[in-house]
Amino acid sequence: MKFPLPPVAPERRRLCFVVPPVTAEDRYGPMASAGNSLPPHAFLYLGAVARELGWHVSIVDCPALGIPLGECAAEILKTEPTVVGFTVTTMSVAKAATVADGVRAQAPDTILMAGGPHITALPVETLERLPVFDLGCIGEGEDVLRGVLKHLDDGTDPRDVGGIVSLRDDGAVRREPLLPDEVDLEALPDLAWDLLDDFPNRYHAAATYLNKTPFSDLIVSRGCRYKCTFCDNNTFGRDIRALPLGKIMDNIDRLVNTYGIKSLFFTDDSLMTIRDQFEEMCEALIARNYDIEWSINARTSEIDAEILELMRRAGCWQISYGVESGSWEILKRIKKAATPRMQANALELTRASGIKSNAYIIIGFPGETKQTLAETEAFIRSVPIDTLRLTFFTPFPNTDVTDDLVGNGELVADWTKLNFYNIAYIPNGLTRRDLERTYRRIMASFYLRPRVFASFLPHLLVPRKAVALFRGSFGLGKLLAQGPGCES
Ligand code: B12
Repeated sequence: MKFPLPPVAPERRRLCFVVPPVTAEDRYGPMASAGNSLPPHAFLYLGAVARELGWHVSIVDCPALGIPLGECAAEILKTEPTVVGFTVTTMSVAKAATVADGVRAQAPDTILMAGGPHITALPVETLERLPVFDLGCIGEGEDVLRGVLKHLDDGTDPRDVGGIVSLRDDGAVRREPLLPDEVDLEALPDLAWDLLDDFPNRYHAAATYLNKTPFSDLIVSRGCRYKCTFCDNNTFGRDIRALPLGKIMDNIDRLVNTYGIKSLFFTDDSLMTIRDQFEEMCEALIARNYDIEWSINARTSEIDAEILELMRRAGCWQISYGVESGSWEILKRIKKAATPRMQANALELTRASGIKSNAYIIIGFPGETKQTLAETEAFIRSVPIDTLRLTFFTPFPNTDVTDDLVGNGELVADWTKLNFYNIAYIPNGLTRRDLERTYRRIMASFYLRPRVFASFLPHLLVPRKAVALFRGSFGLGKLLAQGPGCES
């Protein structure tokens, strides 16, 4: 694209946001039927911001709308966009580029932009490999997008905006320094759910989430102060901040009263870390007495009997814990800042409180051995968890674990396979077969354990939960028959 362009006329201020067409199979392999489909929060925030600037906004959420790769460009072009903005993870960036190529072929003047975790982690390399994107947004997008749209309105060069990576006229890819300030969450407009087609009906929870419908997730904070080496926290970094309580409650209010949401999942990385604000939110939920139940992602280190009691009174029915491993050696190595004992204690307290526990556990970290895997298996058997999400260690670009990879194992997957469910790294001393077998054994022994199996039976009496359970069982059956991974 030859920048600067003439100022964009008001009637041409049309922006189309795109979630690339990754399928449930791309994301979960044989367990596709057990997976979730959640609304793209990036566009709920960015769409609201673009609208404030007078741009017409559409969202083409290809996975939610079931649009296959070959039809995406045509769907996007129906919105007559001047700018197309893709959100990309490492596994979806190649498909996004294919769709962008299709748009470029039919409408060469369209400005093609990408943002999201992958561009943020590898801005220059990604644009060098995939030069179809005119502009890439590094990090938080609201202020960068404001800058880009204003430059387009004025006919000045959007490549000069802070936080932009772009192909320059000399053929080199250049990144501008980041904008000096974090996005002011207090000044953000409300999330634009109205931009999603048929929200919330096109979205659903994973099978490990057996609760009411309609369902939605909600993200009201940014950042995480912990230093887990394997986590991609490039976008929001280590400062945690949340929307002010009033805005959080306004958003919940709209979800409940406008969209009829009955079940809510706070998918924030670590909302409970900001304990005072979190407690205020719980108190406000109690005061409003909504007919909803909610769940949340949390760290076991944040749990005590007092907070569990407050959460239960506020409507919390499930906590998803980042347990990661049952091996103290591994927990130290990944800087989890938690011991197996602490984790077990939190899970026991949760059971005692009447709230369900979902545990996120990962196998195959650098340094993992048959001994540490056995410790994780023993840990899972010994603690009271209700559901388990088991994944493989996945070496995302530009994470702190990168230094620990070399010499300690073998990278075996390309960008498109980095989805937590493929084996992307094999630690020294273990084989792919060891990891696959351990995965299958843990899943079978957990979900087929009589106590766990029996705990699911009452759900069969509630039709919508029975459907989720069927989807989950089907996924589990396929996994046990085929083994994990999208290539199997
Ligand atoms: C909720 C969530 C999901 C949801 C919804 C994702 C979505 N499309 O919004 C669901 C469950 C669908 C999901 C799926 C997956 N996820 Co996810 N997910 C998250 C989580 C917890 C929050 C994302 C979020 O919505 N944040 C709030 C919004 C506002 O932030 P944001 O999306 O980053 O957007 C901001 C900027 O990135 C930027 N931006 C983003 N897109 C664009 C586009 C343009 C044009 C511009 C200008 C700016 C811009 O501006 C936004 C506003 O500031 C993050 C962890 C995290 N803290 O980021 C992981 C995370 C993004 N997921 C991750 C992964 C790996 C996956 C899956 C592969 C898992 C799987 N097997 O299913 C898939 C990939 C799906 C896909 N489409 O590619 C990784 C990505 C790592 C990487 N480098 O690829 C993360 C970072 C988790 C982690 N720490 O490892 N995920």
